[in-house]
Amino acid sequence: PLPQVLDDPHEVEKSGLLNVTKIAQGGRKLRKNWSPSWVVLAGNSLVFYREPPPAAPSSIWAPGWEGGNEGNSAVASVSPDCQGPAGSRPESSVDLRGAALAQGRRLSSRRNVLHIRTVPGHEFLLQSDQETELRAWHRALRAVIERLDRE
Ligand code: I3S
Repeated sequence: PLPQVLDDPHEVEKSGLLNVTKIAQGGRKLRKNWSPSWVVLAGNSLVFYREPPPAAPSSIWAPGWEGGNEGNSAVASVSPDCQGPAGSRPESSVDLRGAALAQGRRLSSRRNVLHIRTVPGHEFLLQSDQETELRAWHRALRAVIERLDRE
């Protein structure tokens, strides 16, 4: 059977394409390596996939993404309201319980950057060229982290 990553699609708070880099692992600083990632916020977790789900309407992807290994940077112009690819394996995921969320502008020259630090000391930067999109992620992540703080 295929691995069931998301049992309940209603738990998906937000998903979309963001530029992501991990900057620390267990408190140890890492060298940045920005890459586009399909990010799903669901339940207690932020889950990273290498590829967007096949169900995502292809028209939302910028030219160059589809079949895209040609070095075009992939930028979604719209965030589709769909979850991670059922059955596809996430590249990584983090538990947001107790996580700290902040603007990442001091940590990158890029615009619209969020910084997440988890309790075990894993740190990520999330970035979108679309300010409204990054703001929406900020709100969604803050809401989930605040909910987890109250639990
Ligand atoms: O914060 P840093 O270390 O200046 O980040 C930049 C570097 O990681 C750079 O790569 P190398 O110096 O490892 O070759 C990346 O290409 C940049 O994208 C990083 O900075 P930004 O400002 O894009 O996060």
